[in-house]
Amino acid sequence: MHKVVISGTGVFTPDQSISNAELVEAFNTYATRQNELYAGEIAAGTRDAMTMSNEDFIVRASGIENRYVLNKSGILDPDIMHPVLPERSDEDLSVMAQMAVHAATLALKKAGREASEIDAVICAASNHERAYPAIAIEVQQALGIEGFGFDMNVACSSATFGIQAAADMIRSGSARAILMVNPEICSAHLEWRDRDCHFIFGDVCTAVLLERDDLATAEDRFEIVSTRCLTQFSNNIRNNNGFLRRTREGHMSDRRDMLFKQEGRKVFKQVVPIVSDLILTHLADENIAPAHLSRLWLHQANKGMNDLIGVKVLGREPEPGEQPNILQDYANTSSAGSIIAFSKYSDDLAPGSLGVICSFGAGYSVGSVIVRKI
Ligand code: CO8
Repeated sequence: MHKVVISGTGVFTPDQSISNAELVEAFNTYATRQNELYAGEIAAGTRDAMTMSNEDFIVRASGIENRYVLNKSGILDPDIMHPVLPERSDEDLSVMAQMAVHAATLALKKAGREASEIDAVICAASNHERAYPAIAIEVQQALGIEGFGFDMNVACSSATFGIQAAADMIRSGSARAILMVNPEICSAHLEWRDRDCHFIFGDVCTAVLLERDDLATAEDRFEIVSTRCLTQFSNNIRNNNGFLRRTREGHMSDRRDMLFKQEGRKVFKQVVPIVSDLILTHLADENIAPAHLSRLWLHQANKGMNDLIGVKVLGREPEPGEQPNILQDYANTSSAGSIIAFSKYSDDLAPGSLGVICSFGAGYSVGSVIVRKI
């Protein structure tokens, strides 16, 4: 079995962003117009009035202050309320592949690798913009990578599951180096007209280069000590959109269940113990005491969730910097969140330092990756 390392990471951040103030203003304008439009029904008690959103609630409930998006104008236009992206021909690079190529190029540069030295691409994300051909194969072609590529989807846990899949292939010898990319266009499967969730998500793409340690040349690299994945079925985070949609009567109309939906409170309560138990069991099985961890790079869904998981895993309040959050700037970027945190807050660690990359979300799904700085 070969030792596997993460030798490079990259983050593509869109150049457009939306603050909570801008988001709330757009939502409240939309809600006010809806209430005016349906004033009669609301007065007759046959329809509920829409309630206004509010910046203080968003920061208090989630910790999110800002999000990056591929298209700001459509989302903030009260007559549109979703991103507007120009259609591309089949010959043009798809949006997800373009984001992935950008992040992958940064990861390759960090690792000191050429695309020609990579054997495979995994595109792990919570939604893919088409059914086939796989986005990963398009990325493979765009970068000039020989070998193979495939897409996978484990919602917010896609990246950690992708790391496990890549690490297992490298360990056992079916590939020497694998690019794992996470293009997340969450803005396109979010209902921006629903105040319960309109603030939660943003767009981004992360890339992780995994390779055999004996072939790696990067000075700064992290050994994959061990990976662990867990899934447990739940309907509390769900998106019913799918290829059977047009086969069912009425399903082509504007339906709320064809976008992201969740029972946020239940998710919060149920997922925190599953995540902390998985990390603690994983560490115990590897004979690593939580006190020996230098850093936790957690999924970026909710600051309160991360604070609780940090306390449960470390047995004390995390010190500043021990559990870096990026969600205040990026919001929830699904599978990319923990990788953004890892990418931005890992270079300073001393050789031998141990940390855990952990993501969690729909499924439910949880992935834990223990890494050691070489
Ligand atoms: N402004 C003002 N008030 C609001 C707003 C708002 N925007 N939204 C809700 N409220 C109100 C509610 O109506 C409620 O009022 P009342 O008490 O009168 O009923 C009150 O505020 C409290 O509402 P909640 O109970 O919903 O608020 P919470 O404190 O629970 O916070 C959160 C809501 C932030 C959603 C929180 O529950 C949370 O973060 N939960 C965890 C969610 C999570 O981790 N989800 C993971 C999903 S990500 C994933 O798996 C990937 C999916 C694929 C990506 C999808 C891309 C789109």
